[in-house]
Parts: sequence; structure tokens; C-alpha cells
Amino acid sequence: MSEATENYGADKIQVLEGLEAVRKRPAMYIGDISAKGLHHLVYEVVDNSIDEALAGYAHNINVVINSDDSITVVDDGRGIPVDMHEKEHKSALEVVLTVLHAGGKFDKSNYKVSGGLHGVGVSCVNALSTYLRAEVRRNGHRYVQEYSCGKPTTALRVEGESDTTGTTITFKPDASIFTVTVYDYQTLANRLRDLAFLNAGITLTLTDMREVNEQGVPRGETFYSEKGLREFVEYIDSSKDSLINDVIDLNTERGGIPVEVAFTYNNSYNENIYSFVNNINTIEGGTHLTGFRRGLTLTLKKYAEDNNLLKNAKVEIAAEDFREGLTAVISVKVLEPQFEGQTKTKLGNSEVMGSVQVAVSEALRTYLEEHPREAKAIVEKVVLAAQARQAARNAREKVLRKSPLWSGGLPGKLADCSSRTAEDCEIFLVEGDSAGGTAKKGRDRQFQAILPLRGKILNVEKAMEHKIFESEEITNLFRALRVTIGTEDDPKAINISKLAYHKIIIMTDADVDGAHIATLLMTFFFRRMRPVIEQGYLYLATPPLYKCKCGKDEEYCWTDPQVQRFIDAHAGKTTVSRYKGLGEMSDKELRDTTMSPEHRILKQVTINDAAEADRVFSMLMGEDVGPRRDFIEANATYANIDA
Ligand code: 0RA
Repeated sequence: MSEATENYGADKIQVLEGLEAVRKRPAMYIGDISAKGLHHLVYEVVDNSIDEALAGYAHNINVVINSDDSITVVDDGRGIPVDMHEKEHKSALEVVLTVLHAGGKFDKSNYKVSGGLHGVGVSCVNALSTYLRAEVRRNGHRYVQEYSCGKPTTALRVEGESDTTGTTITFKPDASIFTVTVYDYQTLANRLRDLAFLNAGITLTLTDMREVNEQGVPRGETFYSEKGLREFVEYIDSSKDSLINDVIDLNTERGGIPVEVAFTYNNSYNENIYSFVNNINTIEGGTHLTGFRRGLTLTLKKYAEDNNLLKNAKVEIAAEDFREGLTAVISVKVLEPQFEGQTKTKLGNSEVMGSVQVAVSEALRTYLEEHPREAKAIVEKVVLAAQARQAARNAREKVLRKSPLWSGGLPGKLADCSSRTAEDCEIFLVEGDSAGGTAKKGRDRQFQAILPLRGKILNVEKAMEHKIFESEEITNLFRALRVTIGTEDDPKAINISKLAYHKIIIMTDADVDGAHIATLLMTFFFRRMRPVIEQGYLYLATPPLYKCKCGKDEEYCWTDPQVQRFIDAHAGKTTVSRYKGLGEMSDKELRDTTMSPEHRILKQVTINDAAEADRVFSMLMGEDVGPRRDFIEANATYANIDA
């Protein structure tokens, strides 16, 4: 191709079009424009620094949430090159920041294995930010360039000297694009913690300048792991009762694919496997997960048979029995990953399956041979799981014979709505019969259904499988939602295809008991109906805490500053009454504040980090009181709980 001026012009237009396209259809590049996409911008920038660390050059990555909700990411790598890029007639830095997918162009070493979910690069972050400032420390200088909406607003300039190297990117997400522009500390902390475990030896810090204490110290944390996945597994299981007091781990390369795995067994009934490809959480699993499962099952089975440990089992052992109480983290690095599935988080590369299976089989076989006591404990747990599965099947069949879930038999306490279009329908799970009665009067019966729940539901974190089918509150819940559980080959399989409501709203009192009931219900959905959460159907209602009154003027308030604003805005005598229970409200008040779509505030329950959610639920619902109290105290100011 010739380098004629028209061509140069055409090139330039194409470059502009690239980033314009990102601004026009941001969701195509970063997934969505809600809180998820907003946080994704940070991951995109951090991933570039992680790559620099994996290449062996950066050791520290600092993320700062600035007081205006802009973000600064600092690393101590080599610094993004600033020399002129011949074809583009601009600096390499500018190409990285303004050309889509430009990241790979410079890296001859092929080290780029980390990468955001969409792997779109830092140019997308630039396109979606009203302001971006890049500082590069390199060649003894400190270079700076600024941008707005993806376009440079200044030339690259030397601001001073530097005796260190590295890159600092500050960006302010465009509020005209994102529906949410406030960063959530915990969401970023969870991701940085994962990254620290997944990339042993790198130090990551998070600092929140929006929350500075009286001593002038901002909220913050440092994440560092020396042993990587082994410590990740220990962290996830920290509130669980361990079965073997050991983490089995491996870090190897098979068929050119780096494979890292760590796993252990605890005394719970849950299977807990987290898998990552190039540091991306593959929520839908894929070939690496299948390889792990096969390696685990075949190796354990062979060991048990060879050592004559199954002779007293008297039940058939299924693949899932080998995974009860298992906690595992799998991390592979794949050069050209193929992502499939609904959310593009399922690894498709078939060659990965064998690599993981062989690596796991070898490491596990060695472990079992060298640890006969632990091996025996694991096999005994597997046999117990098989027996419990059989008992659960019997209990389920007994319940279903009495009143089949599929017969359309709805629980007597359910006040159903008239619409049959699930997308339009809502069900309120209400604490107590009295609040249930108020809610029935206050609802719009066209699309709102009410199911009152008596007191505290079964804690599924501690209960055995068969207890779940014997609990009336829980079977009522399954029936009301029209969700069925268990098939011939998978007793835990959940079928939500006939789910009658696309909003399931937990409505409890704004006090400690209410919070406990909401947590029990969330635990239940998390452990037993996770697809309901994953598809965005689970919500928490937020009843107001106060009612302010001055003459005829009335206002419901949720926070102290809101109350103060009401008082400040009214010259006369104002009365502030405090609502504690839903039962204290009239049906009209409950409708106007908490139930009607026009006025209510619903909080959607999401799982942005399943490993952290698992750890928190195990801790909140487990036996150990100490960590639970610490957690509630640490989070009381962030949650709206009236403790
Ligand atoms: C390509 C080449 C080189 C550095 C980087 C990329 C780089 C990118 C980012 C993004 C954030 N932090 C970063 N640090 C480095 C260096 C090539 C060389 O020095 O030879």
C-alpha cells in the first residue's frame, strides 16, 4: 500500500471511527453500561499492568478511587513506550490509547495472557472517559498526555525527570454513558484479591480517597499472596471445618498449557469449584473444568478400588459424590482462548481438557499414595455422600407422592397475582403473617403476588439434603415459584423454566432479625437456586426507616441526611417517626414506599464474585461466631441495617 496523503487521511478516519464506535455502542465492547461495565474499565487498565508484571517487569500495582470517583492505576513496570510509531505518525503511547486492540501490536514477546473479559484494551477505557491522563516514567523522563472522550487534548510532553519507570493512568468515566458512576469499594477489592491469589508475588493495593478517617488515613487494603492458589483455597475455606487439613496443589505445564490447580475437602455438603482462564473467572466452566473433574473422579475411584475401600458402600457412587465438600481453584493460561456460552465465560478449547486431566491425575495419585490417612477420609466422605444422596431421593419421593410439585398445587398461603406473564410478575416473600396481610392489601393484584413466611427458614448452609424436602416453608417456596428440583440423574438439578415471577422480592423488617431472615433466604437462593440470582431475578425491598412530617407535608426517608434535609427545608415544627417493622405501616404506606414500582427502591442481588459470596455465606451461616460478628460490625456502616 502506498503512503499517499489520502491514505493517511483514510487511516486517520478509521482510527477515529474505531473509538466513535465504542462510544456509540459501549455495551458491545465492555458488556454493559451499568455498574458492571463501570468496574470493568478498572479491570481493563489493571490487566495491562498485570501483563507487565507477568512479563517480569512490574511488581506493584496500586489502584486509587479518587474523591470524584475517577480511578488511578499505577504500576512500576517499564512504562508504555513513547517513541514515534512510524505508520500512525504518533507516539506508541497514543496508539495504545486511541486504536482499538492496539495492545498486541507492540508485544513481540507474546506475553499477553491476562486480559479483561472482552479483552478490548485501554483504548476503550479512553473512549468512555471524559478525562484520561497517562503518565509514563521511562528513559529518565516523566511524560504526560491528556485525553477527552478518546481524543488527545494535549501533545505528549515531558513534565520532568524520573529515576524510576512505570505507568500511571487516571480516568473519569463518562456520566453520559454509564447509568452508574459511583465505584463500589468491595467489588474492586474482591477482584484485586482474586488477582493477587491468581498471580503470586505481585502486590496490589486499593485506596479509597472518598473515605478518609479523622487521622486523615483513607480506607484501603493490600493484597499479596506468596503461595497463590493454595492460599486462595485456604482463604475460601477459612470459615469451614476442614476434612484433611491439607491443600493439594500443582503448578505445571502440559502440552504447552500452563496449569495451576489447588483443592481440598471440607465437612460441608457443597461443591465449590472456581475456574479461571487468563485470570478471567469462567463462570460457565468449560474444558478446563471438565478435565479437572475427570482427573479427580477417575483417580479417586481407581485408588478406592485398588485399596478395597468401597466394599461396604452398598450404594452406587455417582460422579458428584466425589465432589461433596470439595473446594477447588483451577487457573490455566491459554494463548488463543475460545469463549462460548451465554455470558462468554465458558472455555471451548478442547486441547485444554487433556492437559488439566493428566496434571490433576498425576498430582492426586501421588498425594493419595503418600497420605493414606487423608485418602481414607476422602473416600469415606464420598461413600457417605452417595448414601445421603440415596436418603434425599427417598425423602423427596415421599414428599412428592403426598403432593407433587408438578400438579399445580400451590401453597395455601400464597396470594397469587392474576397475570400469567412471568416477565411482568413479582412475588414478595414477606416476613410474618401480619406484614403479609398488610402487603396483600397494599399490592397490585394484577402483577404482584404475596407469600408470607413464618419466622426463620431452615439454614440450608448446615442442613442435610433430605431436611430440605421435609421443610414446609421451603417446599412452599418451590411450589409458589413453580420451580422443580431433582431429575433421575441429578438430584440437585434445578429447573426454573416454569418460574412464575421474574422479580422475587425479599421484604423483611429493617432490623437485625429482618436482616437475618433476608440472609437465610439469600443463602437458600445462592445454594439451591443460583440461576435465579444469575439471571437477575432476586431483589431486596428497602422499606423506609423514617417518616418526617410538617403540617401537611410528609416524606418517607431512608437515611439520616435525608431526614436532615427535610428538617432544614421546613421552617415549622417537624416530627420524625421511626419505622421499625413492616407491620407498623398501613397498607397504603407500604405500597407507596416499598411496593409500588414508581416509588420503591429495589436492590438487585448479584454475585459478582462467587468465591467471596461463598466465603461470606459460610461465615455468616456457619458455627463460628467470632468472624461473623467481625463481619457484621465491619459492614454495619455500609449496609442499611439498624443494628
Ligand atoms: C508494550 C511494550 C512495553 C511496555 C508495555 C507495553 C506496557 C504497557 C502497559 C500498560 C500498563 N502498564 C504498562 N506497562 C508496560 C515495553 C517495551 C520495552 O520497553 O521494550
